[in-house]
Amino acid sequence: MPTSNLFGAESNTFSNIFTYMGLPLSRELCDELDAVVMGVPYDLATTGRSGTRYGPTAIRQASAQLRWEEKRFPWRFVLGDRLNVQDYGDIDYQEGNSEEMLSLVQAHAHRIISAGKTLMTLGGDHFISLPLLRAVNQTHGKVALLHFDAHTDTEATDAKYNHGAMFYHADKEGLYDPEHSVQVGIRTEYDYDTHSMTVLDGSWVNNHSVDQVVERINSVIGDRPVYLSFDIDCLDPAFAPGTGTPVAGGLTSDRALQIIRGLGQLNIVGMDLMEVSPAYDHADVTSLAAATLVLDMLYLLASRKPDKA
Ligand SMILES: [Mn+2]
Repeated sequence: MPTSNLFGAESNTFSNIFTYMGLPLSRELCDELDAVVMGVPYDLATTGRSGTRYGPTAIRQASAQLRWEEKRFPWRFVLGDRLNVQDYGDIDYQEGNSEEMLSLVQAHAHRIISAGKTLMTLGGDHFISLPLLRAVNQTHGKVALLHFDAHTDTEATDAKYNHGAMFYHADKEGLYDPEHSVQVGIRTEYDYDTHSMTVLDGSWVNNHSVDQVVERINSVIGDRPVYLSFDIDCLDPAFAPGTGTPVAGGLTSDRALQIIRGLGQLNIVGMDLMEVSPAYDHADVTSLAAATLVLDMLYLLASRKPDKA
């Protein structure tokens, strides 16, 4: 597979093209490859402020600030010693053609997942999780969902393209099992009659220890295959202002990172990081938080694997 110069941090953080963490850019899925980072610059399902089409690029550029650390704190290994990752680039759909985006994302995701690679997708608005879950379902069947967000995204609407409704549609399509799914950080209203996921709301998460939060997540999900979907607006606007629908009362970036690092018992089969909207950001606060969360999610995957000989 293409070799990477990044986890040895051989190049500086402000030069060259900006793939995620300076990873090799390739769509070849060779045997040694473990995980793939893919961008989807789509924001046509946004209900409020748009602009997340610039999210993948901003996250990749912010990730350059994380490249120099060989053994990222607090992990005690080099990511590249356990996990081969590459950047797949962005899914290039025709502007305005949401149907094409849906079919392309599902097709590329299916190609990656069915080859046994773990997919980490950078959004884009959260609607993209729908074709991603369809692709996950093709290989893994009905999965558990672990969803970090200020919003449940389960609005019961027939509107086809809506980044606040894709988990309603995904449930109707039978893509995930709500009885074994958990939402973390919720602090907006939802329809209790049509909603059966376990909700650890923003206040509850902030008033309990990280260990207690992780314990609740583990007890609901167990060892089922789980898809991890992270809307950056799970974080408080103080830590992630650059997003379309910010809601006060969220998690700190530290708390979210600690929860992610605590998920080593889960059988994660796919992940995404959505809703970074750089036009509303300041000093790359949001992009950097997103790039760091993505890196800790990759470390989490790697933590379940032994060092390569
Ligand atoms: Mn949200």
